[in-house]
Amino acid sequence: MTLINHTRANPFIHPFEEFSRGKKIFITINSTYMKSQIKIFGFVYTILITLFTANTFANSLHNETATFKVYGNCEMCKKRIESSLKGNSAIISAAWDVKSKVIKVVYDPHSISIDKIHQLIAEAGHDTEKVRASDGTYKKLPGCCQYDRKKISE
Ligand SMILES: [Cu+2]
Repeated sequence: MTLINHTRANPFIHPFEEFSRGKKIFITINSTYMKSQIKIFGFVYTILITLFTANTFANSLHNETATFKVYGNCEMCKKRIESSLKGNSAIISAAWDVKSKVIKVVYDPHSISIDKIHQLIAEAGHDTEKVRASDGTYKKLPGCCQYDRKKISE
């Protein structure tokens, strides 16, 4: 920046030319500065992406997948069952299949236990293989969602 100093360094050229030369110098410096900024940004960006990818990979190694039966009837049940888990930060994904009644849960075993997962689903009104929903919660389900509880062997 100090190079744009308009002291008449060369008295043999027109002040305007001197000014425009100064401008050219400024533009050159500025673009060199920007190139180095872009290089630094690119470097930092690469490091961040690498760390993020490594972290995601490391986390995926720690995650566990559980599949078990959850009783329900329809798409409304599917939403209710899945959303009973999806608010929890320890749950990576939850998908319940209407036909097979099987849920597939990917979770972080350091942050949530499998029993707790069953409990959360039961609290939403749906019986699981391990935990039975309370009668009160079950009765609050819409009629179409009141699955046949006699089928559960316990
Ligand atoms: Cu339903």
